[in-house]
Amino acid sequence: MQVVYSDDGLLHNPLNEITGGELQAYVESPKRLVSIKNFIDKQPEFQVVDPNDYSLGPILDVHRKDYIEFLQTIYHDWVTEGFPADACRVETFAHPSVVGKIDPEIVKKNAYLKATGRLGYYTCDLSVCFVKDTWRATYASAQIAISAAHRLTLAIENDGDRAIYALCRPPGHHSSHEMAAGYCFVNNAAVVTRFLQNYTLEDMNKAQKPYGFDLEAIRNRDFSVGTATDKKKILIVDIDYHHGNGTQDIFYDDPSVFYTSLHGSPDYPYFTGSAEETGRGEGVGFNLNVPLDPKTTTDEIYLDKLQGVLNNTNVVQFNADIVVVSMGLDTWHEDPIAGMKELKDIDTYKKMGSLIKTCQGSKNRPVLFVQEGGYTIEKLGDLAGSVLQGYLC
Ligand code: Q9C
Ligand code: ZN
Repeated sequence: MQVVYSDDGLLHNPLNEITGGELQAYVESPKRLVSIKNFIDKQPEFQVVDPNDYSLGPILDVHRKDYIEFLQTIYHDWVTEGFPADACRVETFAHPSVVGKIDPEIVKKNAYLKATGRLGYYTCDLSVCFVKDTWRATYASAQIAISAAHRLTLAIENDGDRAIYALCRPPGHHSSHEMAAGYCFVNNAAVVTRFLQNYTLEDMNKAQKPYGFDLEAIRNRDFSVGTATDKKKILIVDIDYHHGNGTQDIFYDDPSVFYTSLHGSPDYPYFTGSAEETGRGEGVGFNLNVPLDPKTTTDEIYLDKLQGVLNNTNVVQFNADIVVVSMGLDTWHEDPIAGMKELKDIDTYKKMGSLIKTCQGSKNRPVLFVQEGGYTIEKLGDLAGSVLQGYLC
């Protein structure tokens, strides 16, 4: 299996975050990536490949232009206004009771007057922190995912491998069109979903450039636009411990993308993830949440629920063309900020991979594994490798 990876993912290294009301070391650390990469390097069944560069076009198919501009500039603006370099994060939130009755354009104009206003406008919690190279790492993370989608499409065309792993960092599933949250800035799973839908293989080949980060060049470059007319149906299976509120939001009205998530509840992100959230308008019936009790969900229960999701009537009927797995590894019982306390068997991760391969909703479909959360640093290689090996065998 090919693994798309870049060292640029290591560049996002905030000092700390506020969790449980207290300042603590930033949990979403570059060491996570090192741990997984070390494991992958030792296993002969994985081949590490570099990403290519598809510029901002595919990212802007999901995220608003002003938000992407914000990601590129906020750290500089914050420091220029005299704030501490290691604490670029939100202070005041745009709560509905503050902004709900005011013309959105006026709210936005007000927010833009100060860096702190923009942080409140575009970010949602205290686990989002910007450093000098946050945008560079975020851009690389998205290009890794897009490159994996391109390679998978090529492989499908040429009877090659049916699965690929995008070793992304920072993660993406809490981020929405114009919002950063939960360590996430660009929603990598959403970006590849739209990329697979909008771009033909020919579009992908044309958009592809060698990877090389140059902020100005990227800004001034023409953005490619996909020309596909046969919108592929994408099933997103989110197995991160947390509900992927950003991904759910992006596709909530859309019957061409089926979002399904198993997650600990009640827990972050608190306001979403209930089974009652089934989609809106045309999208009703294409969103499936399975909240799980973090204290009592055993290995057996978890696998049973995953199987239930993948064999769910709506999921099977949806008959996806491609499966995108939002692969969080923070379900593991030892996870420092998450974890199902009774999910303790490493073999469970193998079985997750094998269920994804064999269940009717995902059976024989090409799979793009996108790395999301997971914070037991020493264990991450094992956990990621197990899911992928479970898929392979
Ligand atoms: N005590 C991902 O796994 N902080 N994001 C919650 C819990 C935010 C997790 C604090 C956790 C976000 C991608
Ligand atoms: Zn998570």
